[in-house]
Amino acid sequence: MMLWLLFLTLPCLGGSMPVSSDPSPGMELVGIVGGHNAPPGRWPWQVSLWILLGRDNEWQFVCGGSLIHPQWVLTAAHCIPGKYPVPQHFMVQVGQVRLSNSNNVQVAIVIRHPKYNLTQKGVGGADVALLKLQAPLIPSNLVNWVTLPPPLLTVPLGTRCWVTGWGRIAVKVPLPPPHHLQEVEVPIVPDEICRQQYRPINRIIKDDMLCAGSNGRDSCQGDSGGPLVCNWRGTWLQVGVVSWGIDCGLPNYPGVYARVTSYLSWIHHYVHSST
Ligand code: 4AZ
Repeated sequence: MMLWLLFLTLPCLGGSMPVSSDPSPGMELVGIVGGHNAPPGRWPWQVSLWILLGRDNEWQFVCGGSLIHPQWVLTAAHCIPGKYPVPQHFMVQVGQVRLSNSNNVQVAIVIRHPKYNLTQKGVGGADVALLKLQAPLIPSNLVNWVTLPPPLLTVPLGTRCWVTGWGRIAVKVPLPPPHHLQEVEVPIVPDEICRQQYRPINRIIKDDMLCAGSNGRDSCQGDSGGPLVCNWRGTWLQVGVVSWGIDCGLPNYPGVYARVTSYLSWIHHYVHSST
């Protein structure tokens, strides 16, 4: 749903500094929401997704994503517009903290989850998609894949989890140039609490969704498709895919993520272990 909003504001990405909004007291406008610049190589699986769009056929940044294998990217289904996506209209940027569309890698296959509903977008669930790259990538300090969680993993409360991306730093405030990748630590919100928070506005938090975030710490438009990772016993595991939310950084509406453990068998149907 927010994809179109993003397109409308994309001209701002390369343009002037954003106008100020109303950050919470003590919050600096330096984030994803509430985040800061990510050191190069800290999140080597982070990618940006570019789509050839519009009458002028220009490459536009639309979403984040993650390398889960030398040749496969996990992203959100709502990042892929249209009924019959054309792989040649997608490109992926790897191994860089500054958003750019030079030296990007080509996409060979685009697969949205069959249960994803094009009209409902993220709120309908199954907001996951896979992109197969034209050639496998060579791992380096800056390019590597993230580990998927074991099927029965439930992240214990208090686990340190982070979300990363080039999305907005507040509602309607694009990340200013030089568009440096942002990172923010977000708390996992227990399912029951998240359900209660979204209940009054009739949004259902489905079993295949996971909530994370707190006042002033969140993902936002443009971070969609990107990874939510948690450090579990010394390994970074991708537990979520940025999917939807009500605005960004609000205390009573945490960010909603596609729950990766719900889609492991679907992922493994296409992506086979690289080791
Ligand atoms: C979006 O529209 C979006 N605060 C992504 C994440 C969040 C809200 C909206 C979470 O892409």
